[in-house]
Amino acid sequence: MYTPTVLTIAGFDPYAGAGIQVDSKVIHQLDGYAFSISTSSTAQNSTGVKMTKAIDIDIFESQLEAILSDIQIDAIKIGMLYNKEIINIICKMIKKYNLTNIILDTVLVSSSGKDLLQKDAIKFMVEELFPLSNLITPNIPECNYLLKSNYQGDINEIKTIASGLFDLGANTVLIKGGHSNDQDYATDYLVDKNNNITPYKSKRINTNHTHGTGCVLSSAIATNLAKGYDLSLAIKNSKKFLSDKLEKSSSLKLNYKNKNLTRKEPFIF
Ligand code: PXL
Repeated sequence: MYTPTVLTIAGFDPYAGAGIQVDSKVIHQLDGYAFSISTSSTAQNSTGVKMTKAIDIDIFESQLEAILSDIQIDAIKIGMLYNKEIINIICKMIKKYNLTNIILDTVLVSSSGKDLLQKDAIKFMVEELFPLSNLITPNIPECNYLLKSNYQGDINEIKTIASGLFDLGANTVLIKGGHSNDQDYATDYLVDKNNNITPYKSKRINTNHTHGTGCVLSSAIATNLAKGYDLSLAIKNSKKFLSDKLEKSSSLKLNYKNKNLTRKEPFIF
């Protein structure tokens, strides 16, 4: 039986709520084979990111070369990139190996405020990696950062946000509504260059198990593409996968030492 192959290139989160750890869980659960290469290492827990460090660039390049020279990869999810050198190597490899089905989750800053991509690398990511990615998946704060704007994520703003992202070099965009001020629904909007807008609406789920939602969604989309679904169905399936996980996750109880802290908890798998 053919196993769809998905490569995640992202940060390492030892808490396993985000980054290559959670991506691998998603890919596995959706019946793909997960390859993972870490751009960086983080120290973090349910209270936030404490420290980040880039991976050695030579081992990063060598790992990519080892995987890509050996295996046909059906889809790639790219998350936390950390710095320009990492981005540069990824762009080189995408071209060298003619890679496709590339989903770029435009991770910029952690919820706790730590930079996950160095400020001087954001422009580089936009200029070099946006044009090579089939889909980017920014949330509203990321759209605002990239466009130097202050959108709230209302439907009437979506066309303008998307055209700003196309001007920056994006091919197709999924503008995620998790941070919008709609109290009842989280609606994501897929917009293509012909200005077709497809909404993906799901009930807003009140939970603090939101650590890594963007990672789960983007790696699910990559896996669905690897399985041969078209982009629209890949997103629909992935959104449902995410909602189901959010729904179930409240029953995950880790034994926290200090019960009184505000936390962002991971998903249950
Ligand atoms: O969800 C953003 C994100 C992505 N990747 C890694 C992270 C985080 C947030 O903390 O740590 C590795």
